Amino acid sequence: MEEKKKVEQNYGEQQIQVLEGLDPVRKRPGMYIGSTDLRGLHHLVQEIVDNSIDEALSGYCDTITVTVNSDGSCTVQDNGRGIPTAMHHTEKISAVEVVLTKLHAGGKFGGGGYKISGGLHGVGLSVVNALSEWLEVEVFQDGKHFKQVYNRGIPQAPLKVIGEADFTGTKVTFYPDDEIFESIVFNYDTIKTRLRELAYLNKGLKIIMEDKRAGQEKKDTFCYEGGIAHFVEDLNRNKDTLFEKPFYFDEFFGDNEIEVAVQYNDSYAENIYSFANNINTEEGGAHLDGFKNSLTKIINDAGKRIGVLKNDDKVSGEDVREGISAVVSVKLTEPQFEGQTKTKLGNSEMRTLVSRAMTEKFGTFLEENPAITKELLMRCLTAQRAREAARQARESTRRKGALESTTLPGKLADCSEKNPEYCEIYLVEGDSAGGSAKQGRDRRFQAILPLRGKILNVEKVRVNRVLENEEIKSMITAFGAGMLDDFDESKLRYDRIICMTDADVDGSHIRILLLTFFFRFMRPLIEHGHVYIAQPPLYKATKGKTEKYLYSDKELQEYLAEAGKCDIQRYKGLGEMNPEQLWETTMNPETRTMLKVTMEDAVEADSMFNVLMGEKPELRKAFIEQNAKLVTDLDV
Ligand code: 28F
Repeated sequence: MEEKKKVEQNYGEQQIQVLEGLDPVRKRPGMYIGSTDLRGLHHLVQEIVDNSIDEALSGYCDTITVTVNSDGSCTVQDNGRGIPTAMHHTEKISAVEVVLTKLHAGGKFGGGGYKISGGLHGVGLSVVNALSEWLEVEVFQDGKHFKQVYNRGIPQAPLKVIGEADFTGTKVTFYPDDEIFESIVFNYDTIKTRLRELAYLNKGLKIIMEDKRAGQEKKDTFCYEGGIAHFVEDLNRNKDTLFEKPFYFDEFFGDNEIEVAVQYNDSYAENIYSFANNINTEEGGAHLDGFKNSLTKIINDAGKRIGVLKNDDKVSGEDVREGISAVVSVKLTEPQFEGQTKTKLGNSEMRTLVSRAMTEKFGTFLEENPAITKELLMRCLTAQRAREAARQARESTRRKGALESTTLPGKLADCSEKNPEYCEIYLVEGDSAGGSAKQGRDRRFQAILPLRGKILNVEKVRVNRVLENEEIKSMITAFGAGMLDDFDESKLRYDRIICMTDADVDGSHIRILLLTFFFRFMRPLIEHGHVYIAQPPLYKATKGKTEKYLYSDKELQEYLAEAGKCDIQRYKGLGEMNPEQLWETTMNPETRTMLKVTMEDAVEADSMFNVLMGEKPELRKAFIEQNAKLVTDLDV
C-alpha cells in the first residue's frame, strides 16, 4: 500500500495505487454509477470513453471509435499509447489487469499520472468490468496485440499476446450484466449526444460512432476544428445572429486552459453552458461566475466608453445575457466539484482567470468592433426597458391574482379529487374535442382544459407578452404552480399533464409549442416527468360486430394481413370520436398508451427547440415528421 509517488513524465506501472477488489461494485452498483436504469447503463460507455478522452487530453490520442455491436455489446477503441502491459511489481499481474480489477487503480486518484482528468466519474474501467457479464480488453503496443477476457470482473486467463500490431491503442468490448441492469439495450442517440458534445469540447478530436445492430445500422463522425465556437454556431444554427462568427478564444495559464465562445442571437433566451474538464457543470461555479461578472463589466465599460451609458447608467447581468449563446469550457489539474449533483466547479482561482482572459479578449474584441459594440448596447438597453415592462406586467397580474389557483379558468372542467397525486389534466386541442373529452372522462380524477387554436410561440416574445396570452394564462392558473423563478412544483394541482392533440401536422405543432412553453417556463415539469402525450388511434377497423382501434400504420398493415377485408375508418381528428370512443381508446388508464416526455439533457433539448421554433421551416417540418426525439420512454 505504502508507495512513494514518483514524479515522472510518463506512468510507470508502479504508480498504480492498489486499493480493493470489485466486490463492492457488484454489491452496490448505484454507489459507483448512480443507478442501474438506462442512465446507469449509458454511464458505462461514458466511463470507458472518459479513459480515451484522458489519453487524448494528454496528447497521445486523436481518434476514438464507439460501436454498438450486432450482439448488443459495446466497443470503445482509441489510438492512444495503450494501457501499460508490463507486470506490476507487487501484484504479479499485468498493469492492464490491475487497472481492470482493482478499484481506484490508476492515476486519477494517485495524484500522479494525467494532468487533466474528468475526475467526476473517475472510477473507470474496473467498475465497467465488474458490471459486465463479459468484457474483453485489447491493447496494441510495441508491435504486439494483447488480449484478456473477463467474466463479471473475473479474469479468465492472464493477459496474452495474440498477434502483431502496427499501431497503438486500447480497445474494450463489454456486454453489460443483465443481473445488474434493468435494461441492457443501448440507446444510440443517448451515446451520440454525449459524443458530439465531447467532440466540441476537444477540438480536433475525431469521434466515430457506429450502430451495427440489425435493422438500425448507422454511423456518425464528429470532429470540430472550431471546438466550442462550432458548438455555439450549432446552438444558433437557425437563428439570426449579431456577429457573423462566434467570438472565441482559447487561453492557457500554466496547466489551466480557458476556452470561451459567445454569439448573440435574435431570441430573448439565455443559453450559457459551462464545462470543467469536459463535465457539464450544470450547477455552474467559479468559471461561470467569472464569465458572467466580466461580461457585465466589459459591456458596461464599453457603453461608457462609446457614450451610450452616461453617468450612473448601468445595464444588468440579465440585460447583457438576453439572447446570448455561450460556452465556457475550462480544463484544470485538480478540479473541485461541489454542489448537490457535484456539478459545480469550486476552484475559486478560475473566477479570476476566466475574468482576466475575458477582459483582455472580449474587451479587445469590442474595442476593435465599434459597430457590434453599439448594436450590442442598444440591445441591452432594449432588454432593460422590456424587463422593466415585464416586471410591471407580472406584478399587476400577480396583484390581480390572475396567476393564483383560487380563480380557475372558466373553460376548465376540473376533477373532483383534490389530492394532486391522483389527478391529471388533459390539454385538448379545440373546443369540439374538448367537449367530447369532458363527457368521456372520469371526472373524479381527470380534468379537461380545451385550448383554442395556436399556442403562442414563447421563444419569440418577451415574458410580458407571454403573460397576456389567454391560453397560457389559463394553463398557469389551472396547474397552480406559477412559472419561471416562482415555479413551485409542490403546488402543482395535477401529477400528470397530458397533451391531447390531433394526429396531424397541426396537432404536432401545437404539441411542440406546448412543450416549448413548459421547457422555457416550467422546466421542472419536464425534468420530473409530469408531461405526457396522449396517443389516440389512427384507424378503426370494423368487421361484422367486432371493432378494433389501430394506433399506427404498422398495426393497420398487420391487422389487415390477419383479418382480411374489413371496413377501415381513418380518424383525422379527435373531434371525430364520440365521448365513449375517446375514453375507450385514449383516456382510460386501464387500456390507454401514453408517451412520457423526458429530456436527455438541456443541450440536446434546447437545440431541438431551436430547430422547432426557429425560422427555418424545413427543419421544423423534418422534426415534426420524425417527432419522436423528445418522447422517449414508452409508458403504458
Ligand atoms: C477504450 C478505452 O482505456 N485507453 C487508455 C491509456 C494509456 C495509459 C494508461 C490508459 C497506468 C498505470 C494507470 C500508457 N502509457 N480506452 C482506454 N489508454 N491508461 S486507458 O495508463 C494507465 C495508468 O495505471 C498510459 C503511458 N502512460 C499511460
